[in-house]
Amino acid sequence: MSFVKLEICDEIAVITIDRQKALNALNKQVLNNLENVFKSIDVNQVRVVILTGAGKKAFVAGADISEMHKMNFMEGKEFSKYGNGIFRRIELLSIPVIAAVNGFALGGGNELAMSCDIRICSENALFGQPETCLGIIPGFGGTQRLSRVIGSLSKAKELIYTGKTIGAQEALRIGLVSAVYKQEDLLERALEMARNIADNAPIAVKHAKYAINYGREMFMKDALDIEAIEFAQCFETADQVEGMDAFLTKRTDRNFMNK
Ligand code: DAK
Repeated sequence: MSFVKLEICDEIAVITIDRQKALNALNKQVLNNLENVFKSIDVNQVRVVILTGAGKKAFVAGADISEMHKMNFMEGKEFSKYGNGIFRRIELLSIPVIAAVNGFALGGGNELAMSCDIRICSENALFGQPETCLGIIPGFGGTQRLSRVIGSLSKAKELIYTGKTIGAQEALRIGLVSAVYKQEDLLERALEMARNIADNAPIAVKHAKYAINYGREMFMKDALDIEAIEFAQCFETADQVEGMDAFLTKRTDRNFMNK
C-alpha cells in the first residue's frame, strides 16, 4: 500500500500525500513512496506537478516524531541525508512543482513545500519550523531554504529559533506563499496555474527553471552566464519559432510541440 497517490490528467500530475491518521507526517515509508512517485514522472510527457496533502487538515505535519524520537547521531544523519536527497530531487526536477498547501505545513512539511517551485495555500494553512521545540533543528533543508525563499535572514532565524507557527496571511506577507485561497478552491486554483504554465513552451519553462535554480546558487556574473546559455538553447527549438511566429502573425492559437 502506498501513502502517495499519483493522478495524471492533460499533462498535469497531481501527487497527494495520504496518511491522514498522522496528519500526513513523513515516516520512512511515506518518504520512500514520495521518492518513487517522483522518479516515475515522465518529464517529457508531464509539464507541471502539483503536490498536496489528503484531507482538509494537513499538507504535511512534519517528519514522523514517533520514528525520530529514538534516533542516534548516525541514524539522524542518515535520515536527514535521505530526506534531503528526495527534496533536492523535487527542487531540481526539470518541470515546475506547485505545492498546494491545504493545512498544516510544519517542520518537514514546510521544508517539503519549500522544495517546490511555487507555494499557494488555503486559508487554514499553518506554517512553521517547530523543531527547536522538540530538541532538534530542521533537518530537511529548512535552515538553508527558509531564508532563501523569503529573502529575510532575520525572519527565517526568528521562525526557527522561536518555533512559532504563522497563518496563511502572514505566510503571504513574508513571501512564503504566492496566494491564499478558500480551502474548497485550492486545488482548482492550483490546476488553473498549472494549466497556465502548461500552455507555455515546455522547453522554455524548463530552461527558465534551470537558470533560476542554478543561478541563485552562484555569483551574479556566473549566474548571468548560465542564463545566456539557457536563453541561447531556446533558439534551437521549434517552439521558439512557433511562439514568435504566432506573435508576429497575430495568431492566438499557439501550438507548442515540446520540441
Ligand atoms: N509525527 C507523528 N505523528 C504526528 C505528527 C508528526 N509530526 N503530527 C501529528 N501526528 C499525529 C498525532 O500524534 C495524532 O496521532 P494519534 O494520537 O491520533 O495517534 C494525529 O497525528 C493527530 O494529531 P493531533 O491529535 O495532535 O491533532 P491536533 O489537531 O490536535 O494538532 C498539530 C495538530 C499539527 C498541531 C499537532 O499534531 C502537532 O503539533 N504535531 C507535531 C507538529 C510538529 O512538531 N511537526 C514538526 C515535526 S519535526 C531531521 C530530519 C527532519 C527533521 C528534523 C531533523 N534530521 C534527521 C536531522 C524534521 C523534523 C520535523 O518535521
